[in-house]
Amino acid sequence: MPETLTQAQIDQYNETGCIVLPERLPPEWLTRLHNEISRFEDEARALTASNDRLDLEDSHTPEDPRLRRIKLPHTISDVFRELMYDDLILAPARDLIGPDLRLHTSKLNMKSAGYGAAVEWHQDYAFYPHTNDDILAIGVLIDDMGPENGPLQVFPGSHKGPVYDHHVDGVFAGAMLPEDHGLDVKDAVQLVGPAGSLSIHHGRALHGSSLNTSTRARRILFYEMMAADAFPIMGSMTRWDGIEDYNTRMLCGEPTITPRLKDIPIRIPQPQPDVPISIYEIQKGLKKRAFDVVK
Ligand SMILES: O=C(O)CCC(=O)C(=O)O
Repeated sequence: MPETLTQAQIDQYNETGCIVLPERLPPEWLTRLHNEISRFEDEARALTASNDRLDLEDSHTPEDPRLRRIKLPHTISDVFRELMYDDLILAPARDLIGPDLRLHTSKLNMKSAGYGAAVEWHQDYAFYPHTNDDILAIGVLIDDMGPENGPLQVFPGSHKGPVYDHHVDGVFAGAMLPEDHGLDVKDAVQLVGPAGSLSIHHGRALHGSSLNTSTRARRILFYEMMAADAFPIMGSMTRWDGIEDYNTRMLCGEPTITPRLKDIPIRIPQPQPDVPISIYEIQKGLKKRAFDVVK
């Protein structure tokens, strides 16, 4: 029996590779998240360059602070860490990919009003191929996400298709152009919903989001996770500091040293560009972009 999702929601996820669960977080949780984000916004004011905690927009200055991403928020905030282990997050994931879950990464993409950066079309699995694809990203919508403020967009069903070439001139560039592969962006769906909703997308689902030129912020906190028996393929961008460290990423259930293999397409995201490890920096290797950049 599923813990929290209906069979219809599970079927929808399996069919399309994405789903929105409306208004899952109680208002108290949202208030805690808002307060915590303010703390990091204050920290960004003192910075002139990105560091290992905060990723700044290219147009950031200390006078006009522009925070693009809080990196690995669960490692630098008790609030983001507590939510990561809460059943609000883990129960839907267990319903979709089983009881034993390992964290891949976390991040909070700010996409501020007026200039919040686009994320070019990509598959997470192109960054971190694993032995099986029971891999998903849970997004916590911190703000109302509508068509106007740069919502996450997903090609439904793309999680069952190819892993696209994300390279430019033989170097990993972390994105692809849908039109180069016969895809029409009109077929992508927008994962919209009120603040406190959860979005879930499959690791192989092709997704992206445009610049936020609206007057409202669009912040999403992502927890990306996989079945404990999905092991990174050599060359994957997964951090791997040995099995002891890897097991500290268990979110629930039991770890294993027996990977489960699935016959799925795989590309290795190598060689890597000589830039900081950030999707925004890696995607600067593109020669052509699908979305506008901030002027
Ligand atoms: O924030 C977004 O809209 C997209 C995020 C994403 O796909 C990523 O950071 O990998």
